[in-house]
Amino acid sequence: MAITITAFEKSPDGGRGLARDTRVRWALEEVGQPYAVRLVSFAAMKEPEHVAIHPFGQIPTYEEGGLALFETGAIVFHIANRFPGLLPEDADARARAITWIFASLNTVEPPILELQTAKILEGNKPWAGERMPLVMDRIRERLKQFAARLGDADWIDGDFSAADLMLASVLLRLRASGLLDEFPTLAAYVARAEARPAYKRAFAAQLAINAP
Ligand code: GTB
Repeated sequence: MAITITAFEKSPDGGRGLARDTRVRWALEEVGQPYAVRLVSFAAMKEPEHVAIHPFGQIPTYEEGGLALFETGAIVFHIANRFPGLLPEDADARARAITWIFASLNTVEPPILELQTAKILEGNKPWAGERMPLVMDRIRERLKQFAARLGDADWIDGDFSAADLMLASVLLRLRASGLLDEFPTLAAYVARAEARPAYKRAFAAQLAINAP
């Protein structure tokens, strides 16, 4: 069944891996599934045709036959569930990996998104200088907890899985802030994930679209 995803026609980061279609591309590359990409402008995302697939008018989406999905967590989980390679066969290990997918989105990512809000939407507020250290400290606390669990392991629970794909995707957004470098084992974890051939292919494909 042919797979089509949506991505930014012109990504604000110039296609350098920060838009969330990267996660979906990466998952598809890991499981060796070819896919087509439909590029959408910011205006087109809000049109009824796209909103019928993505109720919040965003990217990415995922279509496969009659199935249409939105939300990267759900899409990556679907890919991992549908095709071998991204989730362990053992039922308990699989449940733990799924737990980490949820944790990446519900526990690790929220304070990281707060940083984007604090910088981009609230950076010029009179109280921005006071808020920023609080936001940074909340992220540090999460990173400390995650680094404690990861320890010296390569991946969070055995072999690389969709959990690591999601966790690394969430963490890599911190690189520009310098916070990741405060936790060398996490910086190494993200670097290890980005060194995977599947990630490199996903990154290159997104960058190619945005190349001038
Ligand atoms: N919870 C949803 C998911 O995980 O799929 C969130 C989807 C989402 O945030 N989509 C963004 C979007 O469509 C693109 S990824 N925004 C347009 C809109 O809402 O109108 C977020 C993103 C975009 C760009 C950068 N960047 O260039 O640095 C980083 C992250």
